[in-house]
Amino acid sequence: MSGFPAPFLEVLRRADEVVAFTGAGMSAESGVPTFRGDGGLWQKFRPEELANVGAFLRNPVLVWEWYEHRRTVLAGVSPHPGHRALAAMEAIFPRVTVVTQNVDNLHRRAGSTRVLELHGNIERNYCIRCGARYDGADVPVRDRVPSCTAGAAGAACGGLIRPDVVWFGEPLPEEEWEAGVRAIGRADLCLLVGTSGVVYPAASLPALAQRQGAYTVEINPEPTPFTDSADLVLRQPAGIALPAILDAARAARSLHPPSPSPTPHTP
Ligand code: BV8
Ligand code: ZN
Repeated sequence: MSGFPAPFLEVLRRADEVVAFTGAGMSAESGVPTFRGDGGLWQKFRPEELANVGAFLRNPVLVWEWYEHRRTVLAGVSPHPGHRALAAMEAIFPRVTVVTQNVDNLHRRAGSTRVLELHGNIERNYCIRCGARYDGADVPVRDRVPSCTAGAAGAACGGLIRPDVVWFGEPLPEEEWEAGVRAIGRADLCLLVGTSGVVYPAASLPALAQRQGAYTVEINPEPTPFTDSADLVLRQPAGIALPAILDAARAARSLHPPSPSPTPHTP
């Protein structure tokens, strides 16, 4: 028996649209440090020092090498059972959308196919002068500074290359943001996984889910600003809670398959 409350099992049985809103805690069990936890990325540096364009222009080597360090950490980690459970939910529910603040690409590597990266992706980079893209490891660096080599030989651009992530004070990518708001607006079930809920505008999405009537589940070992209003709180790590939810959904939908929804999904 799953141990989950009956109202949640009923939601698992009937839900068409599932959204997982994830933060850095989603990747913690893969060995990726969170931002604000013990040993978190922000412990050594404050966000203002690194994750903003001013810091990058003032000290491109420090900021660039911080991202290179994070890419090195990511090259050595893999998605954990929680990432894989979210990907496996796509075979159970008509539509599963991952709306993530994470830039680590672990949801896609686990097999999730609808992933909206609100804060960009650390594996992508671009030149701030000409926009040339440099994805993966092949970023030209000269004297420890990432410098653009686009353009004719001998007349290379030379612009600074930056990670394609959203820094503080920068707007979120419009397409991902709009798609995330739409997905949350349609959600029957919204899983709030591993986020401290302090970074806006992303942190405004759980309240939107609750306002429009989604059943919200907080999955986090610690309380957050969403705790009091969530329909269900699982004080567990993502790698434990998500596989358990996957199993409960499989059981709920095979025992009592939902009646076919009358109206076809709007694209
Ligand atoms: C913008 C990418 C406007 C880069 C990141 C005052 C009030 C409100 C807002 C503001 C304000 N002052 C300034 C702002 C705006 C600012 C903001 O929100 N600041 C905060 C700090 C107050 N926001 C912005 O600047 C945004 N842009 O507003 O632009 C604009 C509009 C138009 C035109 C021009 C400008 C941009 C914000 C994006 C910043 N970029 N990351 C990079 O990664 O390097 S933020 C960074 O924080 C990550 O994306 C991260 O995901 C995000 C949020 O953190 P969390 O994911 O929640 O991670 P955290 O460590 O905090 O928490 C981890 C949680 O996991 C914990 O709860 C822990 O208990 C839990 N956990 C741990 N282990 C597990 C677990 N859970 C489950 N399982 C486990 N095993
Ligand atoms: Zn360039």
